[in-house]
Amino acid sequence: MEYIQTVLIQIRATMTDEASRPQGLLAALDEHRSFLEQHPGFQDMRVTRSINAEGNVLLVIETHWSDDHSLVEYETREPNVMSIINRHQEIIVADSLQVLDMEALRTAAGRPADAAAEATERLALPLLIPLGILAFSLLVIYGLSRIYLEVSNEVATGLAAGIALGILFVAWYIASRPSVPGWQIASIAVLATALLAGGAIFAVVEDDEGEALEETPAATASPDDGAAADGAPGGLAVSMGDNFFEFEGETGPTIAVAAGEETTIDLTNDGLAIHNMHIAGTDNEFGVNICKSGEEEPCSDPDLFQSGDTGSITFSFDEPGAFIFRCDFHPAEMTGTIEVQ
Ligand SMILES: [Cu+2]
Repeated sequence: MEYIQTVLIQIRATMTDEASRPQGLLAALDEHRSFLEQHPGFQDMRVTRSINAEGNVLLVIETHWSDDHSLVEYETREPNVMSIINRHQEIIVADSLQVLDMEALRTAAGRPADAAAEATERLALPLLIPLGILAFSLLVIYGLSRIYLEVSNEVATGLAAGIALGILFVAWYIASRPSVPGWQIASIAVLATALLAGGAIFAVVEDDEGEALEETPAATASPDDGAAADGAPGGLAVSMGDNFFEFEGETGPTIAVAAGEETTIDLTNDGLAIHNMHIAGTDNEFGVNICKSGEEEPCSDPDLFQSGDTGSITFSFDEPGAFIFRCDFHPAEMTGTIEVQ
């Protein structure tokens, strides 16, 4: 069992500096602690103050004792906390002194289960905190990349700017306050995690829905070796801008090609964003979200154009018809049609 003498006093608002001076009350209490450490039965001494910035300051001085005899003996012999306070009467609010002798109902030693809990806590926290930070970082990287890939360039730019402003605001908020309660930090963390996770799940679901709509497996746009000989000698040149295809001055163009002939279109990325060109299969559906050259559906080579890159796309359709193509990175806005005649 532990016995505690709790002394409460109020320091006058104008005297808080006085209390902190080298010869002041707080220094005297520190000195007293070294004295108490020689005292039989002494366990601990704690000095706490209220955190109000203005007005009188409440000071609480606790001395902890292993048994009540030690506490009683301490109280009857000077120096003790009371005698020290008496020497600093001038800084103390009149009649603010209270002395309470208390006994601890529960202590770490009194509850063996607590020791185990404490050990778990000591072991778990150093592990959990870095793991939590790591998990959060991974969520940021994964979630944001999914979200950015799903939205258009302009939205992604706006989103990134918004997130940066949000981080700045939270940092400013925390930095500008003397202390931020734990629940506020926890709320910020929970909110950020929820937004990220929600956004990532939304992006993934959007993606899957896109795939579900395009679930019909694409038939081969059969490479027709017999007709591979010449193609279009003049060369079809298509420019990729942000975010559109341009062919002979037309954006979102319709490009006429001959049925049964292998056609090559030369591609240049004249924009700043990444692009590619992906032509639907013979069912006029996109079987994959992001095509790879060499796969069934005609895909540009390289399959990802950085700004300034050049490349080409080669394909042939045996039957006449109109087949849509798109940029997989901007599928909503960056499209066109291949008209097979
Ligand atoms: Cu694009």
